[in-house]
Amino acid sequence: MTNEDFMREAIELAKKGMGFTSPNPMVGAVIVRNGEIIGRGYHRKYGDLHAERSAFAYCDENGIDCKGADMYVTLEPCCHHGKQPPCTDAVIEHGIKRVFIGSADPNYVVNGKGVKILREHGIEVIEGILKDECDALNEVFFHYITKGWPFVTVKYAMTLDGKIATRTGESKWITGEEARLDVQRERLRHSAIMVGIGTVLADDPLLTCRLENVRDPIRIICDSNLRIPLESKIVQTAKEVPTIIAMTNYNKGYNDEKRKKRHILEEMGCTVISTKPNPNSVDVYTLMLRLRDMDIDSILVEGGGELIEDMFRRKLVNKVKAYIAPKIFGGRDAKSPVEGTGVKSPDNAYMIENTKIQRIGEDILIEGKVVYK
Ligand code: AOF
Ligand code: ZN
Repeated sequence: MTNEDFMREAIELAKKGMGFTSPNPMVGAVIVRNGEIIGRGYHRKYGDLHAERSAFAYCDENGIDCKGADMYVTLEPCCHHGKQPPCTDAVIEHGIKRVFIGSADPNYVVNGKGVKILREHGIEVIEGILKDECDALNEVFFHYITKGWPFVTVKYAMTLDGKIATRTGESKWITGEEARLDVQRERLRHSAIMVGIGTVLADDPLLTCRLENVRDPIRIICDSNLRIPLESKIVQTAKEVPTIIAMTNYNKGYNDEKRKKRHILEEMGCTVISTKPNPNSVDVYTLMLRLRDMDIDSILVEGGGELIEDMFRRKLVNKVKAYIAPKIFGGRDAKSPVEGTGVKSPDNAYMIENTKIQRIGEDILIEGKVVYK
Protein backbone atom coordinates (compact mmCIF):
# COMPACT_ATOMS: atom_id res chain seq x y z
CA MET A 1 0.00 0.00 0.00
CA THR A 2 1.22 3.53 -0.80
CA ASN A 3 1.00 6.69 1.29
CA GLU A 4 -2.02 7.67 -0.82
CA ASP A 5 -3.75 4.35 -0.09
CA PHE A 6 -3.36 4.87 3.66
CA MET A 7 -4.59 8.45 3.37
CA ARG A 8 -7.60 7.27 1.34
CA GLU A 9 -8.43 4.91 4.19
CA ALA A 10 -8.19 7.86 6.61
CA ILE A 11 -10.53 9.89 4.36
CA GLU A 12 -13.10 7.09 4.33
CA LEU A 13 -12.95 6.97 8.13
CA ALA A 14 -13.34 10.75 8.34
CA LYS A 15 -16.53 10.60 6.24
CA LYS A 16 -18.18 8.44 8.89
CA GLY A 17 -18.41 11.57 11.01
CA MET A 18 -20.39 13.43 8.33
CA GLY A 19 -23.31 15.29 9.82
CA PHE A 20 -22.13 14.98 13.41
CA THR A 21 -18.87 16.95 13.72
CA SER A 22 -20.09 20.42 12.80
CA PRO A 23 -18.89 23.08 13.31
CA ASN A 24 -15.72 20.99 13.69
CA PRO A 25 -14.05 19.27 10.72
CA MET A 26 -14.36 15.65 9.65
CA VAL A 27 -11.03 13.96 10.40
CA GLY A 28 -9.77 10.40 10.01
CA ALA A 29 -6.50 8.78 11.10
CA VAL A 30 -4.76 5.44 10.64
CA ILE A 31 -1.67 4.11 12.39
CA VAL A 32 0.62 1.98 10.24
CA ARG A 33 3.51 -0.35 11.02
CA ASN A 34 5.43 -2.33 8.41
CA GLY A 35 2.86 -1.53 5.73
CA GLU A 36 -0.05 -2.70 7.87
CA ILE A 37 -2.80 -0.68 9.52
CA ILE A 38 -2.69 -1.33 13.27
CA GLY A 39 -5.15 1.34 14.40
CA ARG A 40 -8.00 3.42 13.00
CA GLY A 41 -9.91 6.38 14.34
CA TYR A 42 -12.09 9.30 13.36
CA HIS A 43 -13.75 12.33 14.87
CA ARG A 44 -17.20 10.92 15.60
CA LYS A 45 -19.01 13.96 16.81
CA TYR A 46 -18.54 17.52 17.95
CA GLY A 47 -16.81 17.63 21.32
CA ASP A 48 -15.70 13.99 21.19
CA LEU A 49 -12.20 12.53 20.84
CA HIS A 50 -10.26 13.80 17.85
CA ALA A 51 -9.34 11.30 15.13
CA GLU A 52 -5.77 10.80 16.36
CA ARG A 53 -6.80 10.15 19.96
CA SER A 54 -9.58 7.85 18.81
CA ALA A 55 -7.00 5.75 16.89
CA PHE A 56 -4.68 5.73 19.92
CA ALA A 57 -7.58 4.74 22.17
CA TYR A 58 -8.20 1.72 19.95
CA CYS A 59 -4.53 0.72 20.15
CA ASP A 60 -4.33 1.30 23.91
CA GLU A 61 -7.47 -0.75 24.56
CA ASN A 62 -6.16 -3.62 22.48
CA GLY A 63 -2.62 -3.57 23.81
CA ILE A 64 -1.16 -2.47 20.47
CA ASP A 65 2.17 -0.65 20.77
CA CYS A 66 2.42 2.43 18.53
CA LYS A 67 6.07 3.23 19.27
CA GLY A 68 7.98 3.86 16.05
CA ALA A 69 4.83 3.53 13.88
CA ASP A 70 3.56 6.03 11.26
CA MET A 71 0.35 8.00 11.44
CA TYR A 72 -1.74 9.17 8.47
CA VAL A 73 -4.18 11.92 9.35
CA THR A 74 -6.40 13.91 7.01
CA LEU A 75 -5.90 17.18 8.91
CA GLU A 76 -2.91 18.72 10.67
CA PRO A 77 -3.00 17.56 14.32
CA CYS A 78 -4.20 20.24 16.70
CA CYS A 79 -1.95 21.67 19.42
CA HIS A 80 -4.43 23.61 21.54
CA HIS A 81 -6.69 22.87 24.46
CA GLY A 82 -10.30 23.06 23.24
CA LYS A 83 -13.00 20.58 24.11
CA GLN A 84 -10.19 18.05 23.76
CA PRO A 85 -6.50 18.17 24.74
CA PRO A 86 -3.88 18.69 21.99
CA CYS A 87 -3.45 15.78 19.57
CA THR A 88 0.23 16.68 19.21
CA ASP A 89 0.74 15.59 22.87
CA ALA A 90 -0.82 12.21 22.14
CA VAL A 91 1.29 11.72 19.00
CA ILE A 92 4.48 12.54 20.92
CA GLU A 93 3.56 10.40 23.96
CA HIS A 94 2.81 7.39 21.77
CA GLY A 95 6.23 7.56 20.12
CA ILE A 96 4.97 7.99 16.55
CA LYS A 97 7.95 8.33 14.19
CA ARG A 98 6.42 9.87 11.08
CA VAL A 99 3.17 11.79 10.54
CA PHE A 100 1.63 12.06 7.07
CA ILE A 101 -0.85 14.93 6.78
CA GLY A 102 -3.53 15.72 4.16
CA SER A 103 -4.78 19.28 4.83
CA ALA A 104 -3.29 22.08 6.89
CA ASP A 105 -5.59 23.35 9.67
CA PRO A 106 -6.35 27.06 9.08
CA ASN A 107 -7.84 27.42 12.56
CA TYR A 108 -5.70 30.25 13.95
CA VAL A 109 -4.96 28.28 17.13
CA VAL A 110 -3.32 25.56 15.00
CA ASN A 111 -2.31 26.97 11.59
CA GLY A 112 1.09 25.30 11.14
CA LYS A 113 1.89 25.18 14.85
CA GLY A 114 0.83 21.53 15.04
CA VAL A 115 3.41 20.57 12.40
CA LYS A 116 6.08 22.75 14.05
CA ILE A 117 5.61 21.14 17.48
CA LEU A 118 5.84 17.63 16.01
CA ARG A 119 9.05 18.49 14.15
CA GLU A 120 10.53 20.07 17.27
CA HIS A 121 10.04 16.70 18.92
CA GLY A 122 12.00 14.91 16.22
CA ILE A 123 8.97 13.54 14.41
CA GLU A 124 9.21 13.51 10.63
CA VAL A 125 6.20 15.29 9.10
CA ILE A 126 5.19 14.83 5.48
CA GLU A 127 2.48 17.25 4.36
CA GLY A 128 0.08 17.39 1.43
CA ILE A 129 -0.77 13.69 0.92
CA LEU A 130 -4.00 13.68 -1.17
CA LYS A 131 -4.32 17.34 -0.27
CA ASP A 132 -7.09 18.13 -2.78
CA GLU A 133 -9.28 15.27 -1.56
CA CYS A 134 -8.66 16.15 2.08
CA ASP A 135 -9.38 19.85 1.41
CA ALA A 136 -12.61 18.96 -0.42
CA LEU A 137 -13.73 16.91 2.56
CA ASN A 138 -13.67 19.98 4.78
CA GLU A 139 -14.57 22.86 2.45
CA VAL A 140 -17.32 23.82 4.89
CA PHE A 141 -15.01 23.87 7.93
CA PHE A 142 -12.27 25.81 6.12
CA HIS A 143 -14.78 28.41 4.94
CA TYR A 144 -16.49 28.78 8.31
CA ILE A 145 -13.30 28.96 10.38
CA THR A 146 -11.55 31.48 8.12
CA LYS A 147 -14.50 33.66 7.05
CA GLY A 148 -16.72 33.26 10.12
CA TRP A 149 -19.66 32.86 7.79
CA PRO A 150 -21.89 29.89 6.84
CA PHE A 151 -20.98 27.99 3.67
CA VAL A 152 -23.98 28.11 1.33
CA THR A 153 -24.72 25.56 -1.37
CA VAL A 154 -27.57 26.11 -3.81
CA LYS A 155 -29.01 22.87 -5.11
CA TYR A 156 -31.64 22.34 -7.74
CA ALA A 157 -32.87 19.73 -10.18
CA MET A 158 -34.06 20.83 -13.60
CA THR A 159 -34.93 19.49 -17.02
CA LEU A 160 -32.72 19.98 -20.02
CA ASP A 161 -34.86 23.03 -20.89
CA GLY A 162 -34.26 24.56 -17.47
CA LYS A 163 -37.59 23.84 -15.75
CA ILE A 164 -38.01 22.80 -12.12
CA ALA A 165 -41.69 21.89 -12.55
CA THR A 166 -44.26 21.53 -15.30
CA ARG A 167 -46.64 24.38 -16.13
CA THR A 168 -49.09 23.00 -13.54
CA GLY A 169 -46.39 23.00 -10.85
CA GLU A 170 -45.82 19.25 -10.71
CA SER A 171 -42.23 18.30 -9.97
CA LYS A 172 -42.22 14.68 -8.84
CA TRP A 173 -39.86 13.62 -10.19
CA ILE A 174 -37.41 15.43 -12.35
CA THR A 175 -34.26 13.43 -11.67
CA GLY A 176 -33.86 9.71 -11.04
CA GLU A 177 -33.34 7.84 -7.79
CA GLU A 178 -29.56 8.01 -7.72
CA ALA A 179 -29.48 11.78 -8.08
CA ARG A 180 -32.09 12.07 -5.35
CA LEU A 181 -29.94 9.93 -3.10
CA ASP A 182 -27.05 12.29 -3.70
CA VAL A 183 -29.28 15.14 -2.49
CA GLN A 184 -29.92 13.21 0.72
CA ARG A 185 -26.16 13.04 1.25
CA GLU A 186 -26.00 16.82 0.79
CA ARG A 187 -28.69 17.19 3.46
CA LEU A 188 -26.38 15.25 5.75
CA ARG A 189 -23.28 17.21 4.78
CA HIS A 190 -24.92 20.58 5.58
CA SER A 191 -26.00 21.63 9.07
CA ALA A 192 -29.14 23.30 7.79
CA ILE A 193 -31.50 23.29 4.84
CA MET A 194 -33.28 26.44 3.74
CA VAL A 195 -36.34 27.04 1.54
CA GLY A 196 -38.73 29.88 0.87
CA ILE A 197 -42.37 29.80 2.00
CA GLY A 198 -43.52 29.35 -1.63
CA THR A 199 -41.88 25.91 -1.69
CA VAL A 200 -43.60 24.94 1.57
CA LEU A 201 -47.01 26.07 0.29
CA ALA A 202 -46.55 24.32 -3.06
CA ASP A 203 -45.01 21.00 -1.96
CA ASP A 204 -45.60 20.62 1.80
CA PRO A 205 -42.12 19.06 2.11
CA LEU A 206 -40.63 17.41 5.19
CA LEU A 207 -37.02 18.43 4.44
CA THR A 208 -35.47 15.68 6.54
CA CYS A 209 -32.58 13.39 5.64
CA ARG A 210 -33.82 10.02 4.49
CA LEU A 211 -30.55 8.10 4.92
CA GLU A 212 -30.34 5.52 7.69
CA ASN A 213 -28.91 6.24 11.14
CA VAL A 214 -28.25 9.88 10.47
CA ARG A 215 -29.50 13.18 11.79
CA ASP A 216 -31.79 15.69 10.11
CA PRO A 217 -30.56 19.12 9.09
CA ILE A 218 -31.99 22.14 10.89
CA ARG A 219 -34.86 23.39 8.70
CA ILE A 220 -34.99 27.10 7.95
CA ILE A 221 -38.05 28.59 6.28
CA CYS A 222 -37.94 32.16 4.97
CA ASP A 223 -41.49 33.27 5.61
CA SER A 224 -41.72 37.04 6.00
CA ASN A 225 -45.46 37.13 6.72
CA LEU A 226 -45.76 33.88 8.70
CA ARG A 227 -47.90 32.22 6.06
CA ILE A 228 -46.76 28.71 6.99
CA PRO A 229 -49.82 26.54 7.70
CA LEU A 230 -49.98 25.08 11.20
CA GLU A 231 -50.99 21.78 9.61
CA SER A 232 -47.92 21.68 7.30
CA LYS A 233 -45.60 18.71 7.76
CA ILE A 234 -42.82 21.05 8.84
CA VAL A 235 -44.76 22.62 11.70
CA GLN A 236 -46.28 19.29 12.69
CA THR A 237 -42.81 17.75 13.12
CA ALA A 238 -41.09 20.79 14.64
CA LYS A 239 -40.81 19.15 18.05
CA GLU A 240 -38.71 16.33 16.56
CA VAL A 241 -36.71 18.22 13.92
CA PRO A 242 -35.18 21.62 14.72
CA THR A 243 -37.07 24.23 12.72
CA ILE A 244 -36.39 27.93 12.30
CA ILE A 245 -38.97 30.25 10.78
CA ALA A 246 -37.49 33.55 9.63
CA MET A 247 -40.04 36.35 9.49
CA THR A 248 -39.86 40.11 9.15
CA ASN A 249 -40.67 42.16 12.18
CA TYR A 250 -42.04 45.51 11.26
CA ASN A 251 -43.44 45.42 7.76
CA LYS A 252 -47.08 46.19 7.38
CA GLY A 253 -49.36 43.61 8.83
CA TYR A 254 -47.32 42.81 11.94
CA ASN A 255 -50.35 42.92 14.09
CA ASP A 256 -51.88 41.01 16.96
CA GLU A 257 -52.88 38.18 14.66
CA LYS A 258 -49.31 37.67 13.49
CA ARG A 259 -48.01 37.95 17.02
CA LYS A 260 -50.46 35.26 18.05
CA LYS A 261 -49.40 32.98 15.20
CA ARG A 262 -45.77 33.44 16.15
CA HIS A 263 -46.61 32.38 19.68
CA ILE A 264 -48.48 29.27 18.46
CA LEU A 265 -45.59 28.31 16.16
CA GLU A 266 -43.20 28.60 19.08
CA GLU A 267 -45.49 26.45 21.23
CA MET A 268 -45.45 23.88 18.45
CA GLY A 269 -41.65 23.70 18.57
CA CYS A 270 -40.52 26.24 15.96
CA THR A 271 -37.87 28.85 16.65
CA VAL A 272 -39.15 32.07 15.14
CA ILE A 273 -36.59 34.75 14.41
CA SER A 274 -37.35 38.13 12.95
CA THR A 275 -35.17 40.16 10.66
CA LYS A 276 -35.68 43.56 9.14
CA PRO A 277 -37.72 43.48 5.92
CA ASN A 278 -36.01 43.93 2.57
CA PRO A 279 -38.32 45.52 1.50
CA ASN A 280 -41.06 42.98 2.07
CA SER A 281 -39.15 39.71 2.28
CA VAL A 282 -36.68 38.37 4.80
CA ASP A 283 -33.32 40.13 4.71
CA VAL A 284 -31.13 37.14 3.97
CA TYR A 285 -27.93 38.91 4.93
CA THR A 286 -29.17 39.70 8.44
CA LEU A 287 -30.58 36.21 8.66
CA MET A 288 -27.18 34.78 7.79
CA LEU A 289 -25.59 36.77 10.63
CA ARG A 290 -28.11 35.33 13.05
CA LEU A 291 -27.52 31.77 11.77
CA ARG A 292 -23.77 32.19 12.03
CA ASP A 293 -24.19 33.21 15.66
CA MET A 294 -26.17 30.03 16.19
CA ASP A 295 -23.05 28.04 15.10
CA ILE A 296 -24.67 27.00 11.82
CA ASP A 297 -21.67 26.44 9.56
CA SER A 298 -23.39 25.36 6.35
CA ILE A 299 -26.73 25.76 4.60
CA LEU A 300 -28.19 23.88 1.66
CA VAL A 301 -30.64 26.14 -0.18
CA GLU A 302 -33.18 24.02 -2.04
CA GLY A 303 -35.44 26.72 -3.49
CA GLY A 304 -37.53 28.31 -4.59
CA GLY A 305 -36.35 30.54 -7.37
CA GLU A 306 -37.03 33.83 -5.59
CA LEU A 307 -34.98 32.91 -2.52
CA ILE A 308 -32.14 31.51 -4.65
CA GLU A 309 -31.94 34.68 -6.74
CA ASP A 310 -31.96 36.79 -3.60
CA MET A 311 -29.06 34.73 -2.21
CA PHE A 312 -27.05 35.23 -5.42
CA ARG A 313 -27.80 38.95 -5.50
CA ARG A 314 -26.56 39.33 -1.93
CA LYS A 315 -23.42 37.37 -2.86
CA LEU A 316 -24.13 34.70 -0.28
CA VAL A 317 -23.86 31.55 -2.41
CA ASN A 318 -20.56 29.63 -2.36
CA LYS A 319 -21.35 26.55 -4.36
CA VAL A 320 -23.91 25.37 -6.91
CA LYS A 321 -25.03 21.80 -7.49
CA ALA A 322 -27.27 21.56 -10.55
CA TYR A 323 -28.79 18.17 -11.34
CA ILE A 324 -29.93 18.07 -14.96
CA ALA A 325 -32.38 15.47 -16.21
CA PRO A 326 -32.30 14.60 -19.91
CA LYS A 327 -35.95 15.52 -20.52
CA ILE A 328 -37.94 18.53 -21.68
CA PHE A 329 -41.04 20.02 -20.00
CA GLY A 330 -41.56 23.15 -22.08
CA GLY A 331 -44.15 25.76 -21.09
CA ARG A 332 -43.59 29.51 -20.77
CA ASP A 333 -45.13 29.45 -17.30
CA ALA A 334 -43.13 26.51 -16.02
CA LYS A 335 -40.74 27.69 -13.30
CA SER A 336 -36.97 27.78 -13.50
CA PRO A 337 -34.44 27.43 -10.66
CA VAL A 338 -33.31 31.06 -10.33
CA GLU A 339 -36.07 33.64 -10.71
CA GLY A 340 -36.36 37.13 -9.18
CA THR A 341 -35.36 39.96 -11.52
CA GLY A 342 -32.08 38.44 -12.63
CA VAL A 343 -29.11 40.29 -14.11
CA LYS A 344 -29.52 42.74 -16.97
CA SER A 345 -26.39 42.10 -18.97
CA PRO A 346 -24.62 38.80 -19.64
CA ASP A 347 -21.52 40.55 -18.31
CA ASN A 348 -23.18 40.63 -14.91
CA ALA A 349 -23.79 36.88 -14.74
CA TYR A 350 -22.87 35.06 -11.55
CA MET A 351 -19.91 32.97 -12.57
CA ILE A 352 -19.23 29.38 -11.55
CA GLU A 353 -15.64 28.20 -11.54
CA ASN A 354 -13.80 24.91 -11.07
CA THR A 355 -16.78 23.11 -12.50
CA LYS A 356 -17.00 19.38 -12.13
CA ILE A 357 -19.30 17.33 -14.34
CA GLN A 358 -20.52 13.93 -13.33
CA ARG A 359 -23.09 11.45 -14.55
CA ILE A 360 -25.42 10.17 -11.84
CA GLY A 361 -27.64 7.43 -13.22
CA GLU A 362 -29.36 8.98 -16.25
CA ASP A 363 -28.84 12.50 -14.93
CA ILE A 364 -25.94 14.94 -15.11
CA LEU A 365 -24.55 16.81 -12.12
CA ILE A 366 -22.69 20.06 -12.67
CA GLU A 367 -21.17 21.63 -9.59
CA GLY A 368 -18.79 24.47 -8.98
CA LYS A 369 -17.76 27.40 -6.80
CA VAL A 370 -19.41 30.78 -7.26
CA VAL A 371 -17.08 33.73 -7.76
CA TYR A 372 -18.38 37.25 -7.37
CA LYS A 373 -16.84 40.08 -9.29
C1 AOF B 1 -7.48 17.32 14.99
N1 AOF B 1 -8.15 16.15 14.90
O1 AOF B 1 -10.06 15.01 14.77
C2 AOF B 1 -10.19 17.34 14.83
C3 AOF B 1 -9.44 18.55 14.89
O2 AOF B 1 -12.71 21.97 20.73
P1 AOF B 1 -11.86 20.86 20.17
O3 AOF B 1 -10.80 20.40 21.13
O4 AOF B 1 -12.68 19.70 19.63
O5 AOF B 1 -11.04 21.46 18.94
C4 AOF B 1 -11.65 21.79 17.74
C5 AOF B 1 -10.63 22.27 16.75
O6 AOF B 1 -9.62 21.26 16.59
C6 AOF B 1 -11.21 22.49 15.36
O7 AOF B 1 -11.65 23.80 15.17
C7 AOF B 1 -10.05 22.12 14.45
O8 AOF B 1 -9.14 23.18 14.33
C8 AOF B 1 -9.40 20.99 15.22
N2 AOF B 1 -10.07 19.73 14.88
N3 AOF B 1 -8.12 18.48 14.94
O9 AOF B 1 -6.25 17.29 15.13
C9 AOF B 1 -9.47 16.11 14.83
N4 AOF B 1 -11.53 17.33 14.80
ZN1 ZN C 1 -6.82 17.30 17.73
